[in-house]
Order: sequence, then C-alpha cells, then structure tokens
Amino acid sequence: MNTMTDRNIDLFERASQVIPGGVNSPVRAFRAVGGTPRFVQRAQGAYFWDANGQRYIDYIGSWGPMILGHGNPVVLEAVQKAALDGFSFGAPTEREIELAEEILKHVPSMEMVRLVSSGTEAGMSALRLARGATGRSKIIKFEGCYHGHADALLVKAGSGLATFGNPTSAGVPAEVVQHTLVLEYNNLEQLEAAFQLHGKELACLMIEPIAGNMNFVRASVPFMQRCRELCTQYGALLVFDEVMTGFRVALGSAQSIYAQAIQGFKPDLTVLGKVIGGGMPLAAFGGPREIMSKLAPTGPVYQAGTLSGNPVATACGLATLKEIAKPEFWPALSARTLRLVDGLKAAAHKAGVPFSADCQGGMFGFFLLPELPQNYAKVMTSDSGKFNTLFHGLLDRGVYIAPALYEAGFVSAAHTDADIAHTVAAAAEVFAQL
Ligand code: KE4
Repeated sequence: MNTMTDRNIDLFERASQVIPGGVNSPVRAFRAVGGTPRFVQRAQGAYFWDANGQRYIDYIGSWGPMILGHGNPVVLEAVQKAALDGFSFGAPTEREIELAEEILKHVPSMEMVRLVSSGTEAGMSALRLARGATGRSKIIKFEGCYHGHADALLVKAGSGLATFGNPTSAGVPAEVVQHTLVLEYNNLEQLEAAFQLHGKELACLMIEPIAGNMNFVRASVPFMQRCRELCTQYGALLVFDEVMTGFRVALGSAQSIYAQAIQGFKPDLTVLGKVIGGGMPLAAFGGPREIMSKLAPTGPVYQAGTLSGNPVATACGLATLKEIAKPEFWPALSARTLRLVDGLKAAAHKAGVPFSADCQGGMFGFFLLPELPQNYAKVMTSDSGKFNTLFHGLLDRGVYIAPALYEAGFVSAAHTDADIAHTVAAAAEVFAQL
C-alpha cells in the first residue's frame, strides 16, 4: 500500500535509528524480499492490521505460536487472570507443574521437561545435556535445519565428512564449531559414513523432523529410521528439534507421525517452543527421567533462567494446549490447511507455474519448483525473483506469508474458508503474472 503518509515507512526509518536493522529479529526486516516491513498495530483471529490500518490475513502467526488465532478469548482471559496474580516470582508455581504435566501427556517420549524462555535456549540446553549425559563432544546437524542461534549450532557444512563445520556467523570462534558435523538432510550415504567415522564420539544427532526452516521438507521414513538405529547402535542421543513442529503438525508433534510409520519410534530428547507458549516467551526441552535428572540441581549439567516457567507465559501456554487438545480441533485445522494447499496447487497448475506444496496439521510449505525438494540445496534452486513477486503480489492483496522462500507457513483455527478462498484467488492473480 503506497499512501502519502505510509506509517510503515516512517516507523521503519525511526526504528532503524535505534534498533539494528529496525527489527529485533532479522527475518522481520524483509531483506530477502525487499520493501518495507509492515508494523503491526493489532491482531485479532486470523488477521492483523498494520500501521496504516491495512488488514492482512496472517499466515505467519508469530512463526507458529498463534495456532488458535490472535486474541483467543479463552487464552486472553487466562493471561489477564494470571497477570493480576503477579508477573514473575523467581519461585516455583503450581501452573508450571500443570503445564509440564500437559506437555508430557501428549509427548510420551518425555518423562520430564524443563521450561525455558526461547527455542534457542531450549536447543542450547538440550545440546549441553546431551554432551553431559554422554560425556562426548561431537554432534551432527543438517544443512537447512535451524536450531536457534547458540554458537555451536551456527554452523555450515565443512568441506567433507572428515572435516567439521565452519561458523555461519561472525563472532563464533572456529573451535566452538569444530565438534559440529553438518550433513545433507535425507542423505543416507552421508549419514552411514559419518557414523562409521565418528559414531563413538557423537553426543547427539539434532534434527528438525519436518524442516520448517527449509520451508517444508520432511525427513523420509527410511532416513529417520536409520537416524534412530545408528544413534542407538553408537550410543548417541537422537534430539528432535520440534520448536516449530511441536503441537503444530499434530497434538503428539512430529514424533507421533514417525511413531505411526516406525514401530516404537521415540527420540531421546525433544526441544519445544512456539505453540507451547501460545505467543508468550516460553519453550522447553525434555526426555527420559534418567537423562533429565542429570540437569542441575539434581545432576552435573548446569542450566538456569530468571524467567523460566514465567507465570503469565505458562497461563498462556496451558490455555492454548487445553484448547488444541479438544477432539474436534485437529481434523478441522488439518482440513483447512489442506484446502489452502490444494487451492494453491490448482491455481498454480492452471497458470502453468511450476509449484509443489505439502502440509501437516496447521503447518504448510510451498515451492516454485515442479517437485518437493528433499534437501537444502534443492530448496535453494527456487527462483527467488519469482518468489518475491508472489510475496509482494499477495501482500498487496492483503495476504501475509513469510518474507523468505525458506520459511514455512501456518494456518490457525481462526482462518475461515472465506480467508482461504481469498488467498487462493489472490495467488491465482499473481500466478498469472508469473
Ligand atoms: P527462538 O529462539 O527463535 O524462539 O527459536 C529458535 C528456533 C529453534 N528451532 C527451530 C526449529 C526454529 O524454527 C526456531 C525459530 N524459528 C524461526 C523461524 N524460522 C523464528 C523466527 C525468527 O527467527 O524471528
């Protein structure tokens, strides 16, 4: 929207004077797609309104947390009530127990859970715990997977299997990432070779089971089965980073989907965030009692946090989880996400635009590629120019998708069939331009 008094432009200029890049998280700056970020004034249900009062259908939902939509009345009431009782105590509360019990109820691979304030903190802590529990230093992660910005995880592939990772960020000393091996997602040969070379030194293998940081790439069942078998064989821990997929792709998270395909499948540790906080700063990591009891104060692995288990955040998360545990929730959400994906596919096909898409529960992804990519290198063959045209074409039509082709999309319980229809119609108009 280009009006004489575009407040987004004014706010972005003002923000850029006092906050690096004008944002508190890089992806929000629209660097990948160009243009001016929309400054959100308020949000309700499936929508938010920007600084010009322009309404958008929101398919980011805070990058996953807002699975019920913005301002769900039940959650809002729980948060307001909790706030009246106090913002933060630095002391234990009953609601932390209730939230822990609710999380454990739906993720049977975990017997205990520790609450923290961000996905980065949860992933960093899970990594330290895996190293402390095994007494080993080396880890495997996969190209295209993002596990937050802890130093040891800001790593890109080394030149080969023998060499360990190189930092992806300035300020990360090479020695910090020398224990991190980066493999290609879904590459069985590399996986086997890496375990043969380093298996006995591996503390863990950390993976996004459905890689939402590559937009939407599933780990194949055979690949995931080998990850599990090799970790067991060599005594390394299988760490599922479900910060994005947790309580988003299914009530039992992504691991429940792999457990349907692989008999008795369980990761050793699980990292959670986003949905479990309902939009407030809350994340978690958990696993079997035998591993989790190695955490301070019961064990030698230190981990702590002033605002961990914050009483207002736990109220928000608990109310959210209670709502999504209702039996009718998942069939309705899954059907709506599928309707969006099928509509986009049909519109792209009609316009002759190469397009592939996938979804699970309330999470979806699409690519301007004829087939779904299976790894990061394939994802990055997408035409970013065309994606940017699609992004801005949708934005101009009041549809807000992720401002980067490697990011996933999210549907909430508040998105209506009319919203889906509007989105598909808008996409059809833009596909015609491509
Ligand atoms: P946070 O520290 O941002 O709460 O969580 C880090 C994280 C860990 N693991 C996975 C699988 C994640 O997707 C994330 C964060 N996701 C990004 C979206 N790609 C958050 C958006 C942002 O960085 O602003």
